[in-house]
Amino acid sequence: MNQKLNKDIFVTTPIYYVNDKPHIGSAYTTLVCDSVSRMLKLMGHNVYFMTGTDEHGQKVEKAALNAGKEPQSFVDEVSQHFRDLVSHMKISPSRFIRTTEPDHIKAAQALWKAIKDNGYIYLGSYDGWYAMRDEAFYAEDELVEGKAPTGAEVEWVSEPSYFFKLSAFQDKLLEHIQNNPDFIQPTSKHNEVVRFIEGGLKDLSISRTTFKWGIPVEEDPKHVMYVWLDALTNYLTVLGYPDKESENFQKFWPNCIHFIGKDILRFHAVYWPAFLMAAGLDVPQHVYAHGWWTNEGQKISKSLGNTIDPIALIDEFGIDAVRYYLLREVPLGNDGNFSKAGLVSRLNSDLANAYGNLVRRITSFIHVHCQGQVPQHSEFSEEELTLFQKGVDLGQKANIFNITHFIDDINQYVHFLNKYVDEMAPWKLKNTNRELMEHILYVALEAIKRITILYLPFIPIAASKVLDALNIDDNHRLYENIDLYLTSGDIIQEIDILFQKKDMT
Ligand code: ME8
Repeated sequence: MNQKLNKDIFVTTPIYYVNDKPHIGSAYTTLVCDSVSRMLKLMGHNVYFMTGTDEHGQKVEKAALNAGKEPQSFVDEVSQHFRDLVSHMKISPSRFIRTTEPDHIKAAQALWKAIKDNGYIYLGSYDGWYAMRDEAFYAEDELVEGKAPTGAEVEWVSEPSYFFKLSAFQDKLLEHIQNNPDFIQPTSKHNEVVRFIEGGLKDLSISRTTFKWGIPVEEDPKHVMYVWLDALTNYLTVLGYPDKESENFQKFWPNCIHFIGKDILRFHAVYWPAFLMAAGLDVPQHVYAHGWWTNEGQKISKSLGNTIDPIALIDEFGIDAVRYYLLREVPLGNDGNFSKAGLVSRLNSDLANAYGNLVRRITSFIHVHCQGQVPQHSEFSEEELTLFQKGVDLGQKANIFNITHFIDDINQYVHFLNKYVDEMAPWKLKNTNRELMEHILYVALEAIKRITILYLPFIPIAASKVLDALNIDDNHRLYENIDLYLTSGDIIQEIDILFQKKDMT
């Protein structure tokens, strides 16, 4: 188990706006979180993993209006696309939350009340800039050539509004961030947030009156809650808040890792911990901001018509290849450039040639020449013991914040095993030294098992097929049990081709 992490861990994706269909960006964070959750489980942790949809606010209301639909039926429809994507990705979160669900509305109103009761909400009026695309307020001096710093259009808003006393949390936030250097990751983002807070925090408008599509403020229902206060609360809703005694809340809060895109860092690393402090709740353990994907070198946007449909991509390449590519291609905190040629190349070289081929070569040879049984072995050489030990070492150094590097280490392991098999060439021994042939095949199969357990979080469909064929039960699919050896004589099933190579077109 990773020493710095609790036994029980809460892993979250952002909840996605339902103003439009999902795209590769919305699939990416979910895949990262699913892989991390699977890794944590293999490391012996209990994991609660959530994702869902963010359904209120002016942007969603406008999208519904443009579609000529009532907001509720519009969000029902679009949220379903996100749910479909989750099942298409063969992912089973502990909960898929929608912010229009009754328990969430109750939780958001309870959080508001807790903050209010502690004296951190007051009524005023907001006169300033608002960018609907970002659902964010901007100060005059933040604008760049009349637009938000993100490039979003801004409009002047003048309306009565409740405010959150964010300014009261400037010192506390800085102290918390500085005392917990791994709260905001990667380090560049930690520094960015520190600079932002040091620049001074103004009180934040947290209610709107000029549209209706939101959670009403209970004591003053002309106001709906600012969509970010509503949305962030979802992380508490799923754990049973406002019932702080509920089992999941007790177990998983604040042992939490929020994975987010870098675009929404300020909301998660400044506003969210301040809301929680104001309500007397603990602050989450980690916020990890990942980078952004471009498409063949261009920013992904609807107006450029270059969005990538994750469902079509999965249908073309298979979910394992897509997740492997996205996770292996770019280190988590960096920006990345999506390219089909890159995906095909990883699929062909790493998955089909190096790993898939190895598994197929060894298992089908065992099928034909060892009656489909785990072969016999004699004493292991130093080199063979090193090959086994690699699996143990890698399982111990698995790091959820450095997936790319971890996958690369597993690929190296595959490379070593391929080299061993090529050098030992068991196929040449079938008529001359059966005993040695079986021994080599045993070593190869045992190492394949170890490699496959390590790969499980990243290519779960193919890896499960292999482990099922080797009859490895769930308890043996843990990193700490990777050193439990296969038993000679046990039957193994045949394995089909795991990864079909694709042409580079
Ligand atoms: O911001 N590359 O929702 P959202 C990588 N509802 N990731 C990308 C991406 C890209 N090109 N585009 C989007 C919201 N993402 C709020 C969140 S949470 C309480 C509320 C990912 O639908 C990235 O994780 O705009 C980003 O943070 C998320 O999608 C935002 O999705």
